[in-house]
Amino acid sequence: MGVINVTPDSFSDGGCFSTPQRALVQARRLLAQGADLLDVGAQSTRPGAEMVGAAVELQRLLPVLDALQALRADHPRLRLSVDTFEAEVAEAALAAGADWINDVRGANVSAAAPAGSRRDPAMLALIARAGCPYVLMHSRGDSCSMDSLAHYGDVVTEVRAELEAATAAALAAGVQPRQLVWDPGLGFAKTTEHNLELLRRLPELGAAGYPLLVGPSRKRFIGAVLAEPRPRARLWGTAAVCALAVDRGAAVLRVHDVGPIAQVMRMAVALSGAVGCVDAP
Ligand code: HH2
Repeated sequence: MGVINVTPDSFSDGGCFSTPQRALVQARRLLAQGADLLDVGAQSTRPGAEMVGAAVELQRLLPVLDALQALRADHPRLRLSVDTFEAEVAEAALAAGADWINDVRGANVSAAAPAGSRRDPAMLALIARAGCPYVLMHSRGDSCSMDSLAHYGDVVTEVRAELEAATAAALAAGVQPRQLVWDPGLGFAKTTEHNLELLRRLPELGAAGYPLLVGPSRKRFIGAVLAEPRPRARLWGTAAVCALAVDRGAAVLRVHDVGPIAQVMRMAVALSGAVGCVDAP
C-alpha cells in the first residue's frame, strides 16, 4: 500500500502531492515500483495536526480521486483506498470510485478517550452497505490527545481487546468478516516501547484471523531507535520493521517508499513462506 497524502501538513510528505497532477505523477511512480493499493489521505493524523473537517477534506480529496481513476486502464488490479475517519468523506469517496476505506479511528473504542475522538457513529452502517474492505486501525483519542493516552498494562492484550470490541460492533452492524483488515496503529497513542512490543508480538494479533496491515513508514519510534530526526532518512529502519512484520504475519505494508520496500517484502515473503498479500476484493 503506497501512501499519497494530499495534505499541506503530513509529517513526512506534507505539501508534496497536493494537486491532482502531482498526485497522479506520484501514483504512477508508486504503481511502477510495485504498489497494488494506493492510500489517499486528505487529513493529517500526526500528533498536533489541525482537524480540517469533512468539507475541506473532500475539497482536497475528490479532484485527486477523480484523476486517479485514469490509472485503472493500465492497472486493472489497482485498488484505491481512502484514509479518512469521517463517514461523510468515506461515503463521497466510495461514490467517487474508492475501493477501500482506511479508518484510523476504526478501533478507537477506549472509554479513556474523549467521545468526540472515537469512530464516527455513521461509519459502520456505511461500510456494511458498501461491502468494501475496511481497515480497523487501533488508536486512542485524536491528534491532540493521543500522546497522553499511551498508557497500557499489557499493550498487546489491550490493543487486541479493543480491536475485538471494534470488530464485534462492526459485525453487529452487518459488516462481513471478509471486509475487515486489522491494524495495530503504530505511533497512534503508543510510545516507542509499545510500538516495538506490538511488532515483536504481532502473531498474537494475527491469531484472530483477520489480515494484518502495518504502517511503520518513517515514524517517530524508528527515529527514536535510530536517533534519526529526519523522517525521510528512516528508510532502512522502516525496511527492517517491514521484513520482520512480514515474517510475523503482516499482509499489507503501508509505506511511502514503495520501490525499496516492495523488494524487502518480496524477499521476506520468499524467506518466510508468508502469503504476502491480501487478495483484494
Ligand atoms: N499511519 C498514518 C496515517 N494513516 N493508516 C493506517 N491504517 N495505519 C497507519 O499506521 C497509518 C494510517 C500516519 O502516516 P502519514 O499518512 O504518512 O502521516 P500523516 O497522518 O501526517 O498524513
